[in-house]
Amino acid sequence: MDLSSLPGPDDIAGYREHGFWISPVIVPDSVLDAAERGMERFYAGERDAELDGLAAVGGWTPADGPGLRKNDYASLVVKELADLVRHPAIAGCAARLAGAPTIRLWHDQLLYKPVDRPGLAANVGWHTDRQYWQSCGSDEMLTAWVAFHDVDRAGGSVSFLDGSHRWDVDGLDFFSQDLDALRGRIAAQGFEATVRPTTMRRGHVSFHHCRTVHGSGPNHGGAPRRSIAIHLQPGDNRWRRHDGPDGRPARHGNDLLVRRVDGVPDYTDPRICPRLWPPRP
Ligand SMILES: O=C(O)CCC(=O)C(=O)O
Repeated sequence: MDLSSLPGPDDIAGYREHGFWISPVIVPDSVLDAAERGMERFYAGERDAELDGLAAVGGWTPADGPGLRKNDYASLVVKELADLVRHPAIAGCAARLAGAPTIRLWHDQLLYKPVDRPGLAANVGWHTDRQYWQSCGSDEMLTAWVAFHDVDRAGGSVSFLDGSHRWDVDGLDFFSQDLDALRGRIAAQGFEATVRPTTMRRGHVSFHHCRTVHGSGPNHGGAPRRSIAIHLQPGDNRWRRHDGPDGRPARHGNDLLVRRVDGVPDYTDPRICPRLWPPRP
């Protein structure tokens, strides 16, 4: 593997400061061409492996109609998507950014954003990933986001709120649309919300910290936006009990899929959360 494409000290410092980092081209065309085919096969209902419990996790189905498609764990059932998720340069970059010797898959999310048209809202609201991962002990989880083609803001690329991984913002989810309300909340903490849109060439990967606020606008491009979010955990991440506002312990879809050890979900289960870095020979 070409180690020169991994982030250096300045890149890592930039990630620590801003909460995100865009790599140079690190994913080869051949892997992305195959991923495109894998996505088509996935939507056509083809599977290379069965995964017990996946039905309980849910995800987009044709019955949901023509909006944003979001399907978790697709890389565990379609081999071309596994090859992309396991591409060593991705987890290698994540290891350096997170300062973690080992990186495991947390889960992936196949995303298909149709071209915008009246009545078809397909943007992603301002949110943090940490909000969804309260049962994780690690605060250094991160996401690698890979488009299968060039994508800019007009095509619905992901935007980040600069430095927002240092803010204290709970309660944001995929549907939080109100940036002005968020600006008010964080102004009270002495911060300012600066939106950083991204322009990505095919083969670039964007990485964001699990506490970085991000979202994406409608797709005004000429074709559906096709991408995968690869959510990653440092090797030391373990399940933790974290009670939500209703007093119940936070849960995650992984809890339905991974084995249990000592009565709690084991986030190191290699079937669901394989080690991605260091790469296996
Ligand atoms: O694909 C998008 O627009 C948002 C993806 C996302 O929320 C993520 O990668 O964590």
